Amino acid sequence: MSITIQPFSDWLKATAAHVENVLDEFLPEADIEPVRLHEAMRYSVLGGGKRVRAALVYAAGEASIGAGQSLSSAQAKALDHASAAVELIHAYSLVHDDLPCMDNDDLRRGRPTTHRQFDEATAMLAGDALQPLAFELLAQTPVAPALVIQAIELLARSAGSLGMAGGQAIDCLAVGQALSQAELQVMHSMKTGAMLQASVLLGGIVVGAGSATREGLERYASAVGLAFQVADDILDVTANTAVLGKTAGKDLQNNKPTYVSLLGVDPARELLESLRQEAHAALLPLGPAGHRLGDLADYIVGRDH
Ligand code: GRG
Repeated sequence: MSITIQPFSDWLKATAAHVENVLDEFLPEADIEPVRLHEAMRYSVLGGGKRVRAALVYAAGEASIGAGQSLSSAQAKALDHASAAVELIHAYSLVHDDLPCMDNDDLRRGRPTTHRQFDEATAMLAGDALQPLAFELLAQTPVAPALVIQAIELLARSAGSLGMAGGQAIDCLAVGQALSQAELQVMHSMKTGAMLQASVLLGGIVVGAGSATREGLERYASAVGLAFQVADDILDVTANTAVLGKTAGKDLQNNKPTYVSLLGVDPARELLESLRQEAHAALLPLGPAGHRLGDLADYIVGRDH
């Protein structure tokens, strides 16, 4: 009997549609008071985004149970909770990043940013409320309590002052400053990399991955986390606003240090290719079970938005 493997683009589309339904179910309905806040939360999360972080959670979960194995229904549900949690934290970070006190942006995911669609206070509160909802979902993950605690701790650390929020703080202070490549790497590994890494590791944790698998996932995640940011920096100068769904050329306009401003476009592309190869090398010990993670590394490196 031959097994047909779903093509990657179909898998990614199906995964994005699945997490959209999961998020829709987990978010408070828009007709529950306070209605405007719930509308803003749903607006910020639903109906857009590539869902790369959710896809990393599911792919890492599948890689951790081994090729040809099926997820139990509890494991599948656990991956739903973890993927929704990372997308909620990600959505909150975008809402706050777009506020006038930070990037002051009008466009996100091809639509007005949350503070433009609603107002600043509502946008701030929507972000504030999405964050604890993510932890509530993780706390309700139907797996062993020790794994739930590991998952909560990882997400808290990755989103906090030593992760995403700390990276954002460094970024805010770095405007107009010359950073070395090492300093830029620290900033990005915190600001963007930490949440991408958390997505991969959470997928492994909630399905009960062993330590050897977790090590492979960690190596893969650190290469992919950085690759995502290098690709983002290249897209900022090579793609247009319509395709990106957010304002192109913002980094340059804001005088922000990026891999492109530091290295130039072609060396940044070379760095991206070496990170792609590093990600694939890290997956070798996982065997065929890691193929979706390999596809995701290629997607992250080759994406056009
Ligand atoms: C405000 C605490 C706080 C943090 C903000 C992640 C972040 C930190 C800001 C986003 C700014 C930005 C554009 C960073 C570059 C990389 C990045 C995270 C892009 C957006 O992620 P995608 O491309 O977005 O996965 P979609 O819309 O597809 O979900």
